[in-house]
Amino acid sequence: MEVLTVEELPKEEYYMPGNALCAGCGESLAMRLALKILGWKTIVVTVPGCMSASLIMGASAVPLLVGPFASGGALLSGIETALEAQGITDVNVVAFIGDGGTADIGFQALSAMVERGHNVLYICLDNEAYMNTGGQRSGMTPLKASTTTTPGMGLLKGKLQPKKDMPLIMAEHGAPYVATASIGFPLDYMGKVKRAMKIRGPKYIQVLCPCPVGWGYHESKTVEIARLAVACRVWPLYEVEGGKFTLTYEPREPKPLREYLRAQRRFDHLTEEDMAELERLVEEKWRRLKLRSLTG
Ligand SMILES: Cc1ncc(C[n+]2csc(CCOP(=O)(O)OP(=O)(O)O)c2C)c(N)n1
Repeated sequence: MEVLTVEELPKEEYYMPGNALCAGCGESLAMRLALKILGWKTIVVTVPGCMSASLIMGASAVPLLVGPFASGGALLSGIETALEAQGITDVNVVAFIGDGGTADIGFQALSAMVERGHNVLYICLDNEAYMNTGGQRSGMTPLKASTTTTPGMGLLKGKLQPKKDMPLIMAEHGAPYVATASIGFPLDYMGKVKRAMKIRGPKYIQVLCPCPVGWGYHESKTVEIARLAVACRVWPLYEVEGGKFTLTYEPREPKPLREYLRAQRRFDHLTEEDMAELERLVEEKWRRLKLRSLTG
């Protein structure tokens, strides 16, 4: 685990202000913080999504490649292989891709890239839906959340399936470094980016990026919501390095999940029973992760 302090943080910025993303966008903060650590010797890869919309309009101060939606892992693989063929070893090759582009349409390319063992970093900007095209559900939308394709009203009452557990799926691929992060815990997140860049092979970090438009809360509350997700343990922070699982933050007094759910319009339709079920699932998963952290 890499411990960072505020004093050590670089002053330089490589993600430019005044871009096309919404006020309070969690993804833009995730991008900005990671690029501070990665520095100028970085090639950024992305695919269609909110992030590509801002990057195409000039938000990136480092070289950028935007490719087809399903191709993130393949783009990373190609760039890394081309650099290696030229003997260039000091350039970071890093993807910033949404949860839809990661867990659904880009899954095959990502899985194959990890299996081949490319020396790259893949950062999944997880806002839990296809936000750039109007907030449709993705494989990483949580159970019962309302989206434009899983409305909270009518018969459906939100998403019927649970969130796909991409970080653990990546860990089971044998990636040498996998971590979860939240923009509400910037030093933990940036420390994980720093740690990842010291490790050879495919690295995967999934950072929770609340979205005021899709989740339904005021744009000033993005960081607060990102902190609450960790505080109530619905989004545990951990890393898996060389197969060893470590919880990087354990809330001393966890907040009630209801505080998190009630703060967002996408959970407005939940009944007492729904909330109790989600609480039970969060509790169960935490117990499993805690056990894993004790047994390595
Ligand atoms: C093959 C293909 N299908 C659909 C689209 C339309 N499309 C562009 S961005 C996007 C949503 C991206 O969602 P996600 O990956 O979760 O990123 P976010 O916008 O939430 O950051 C979609 C469906 C596309 N560009 N290409």
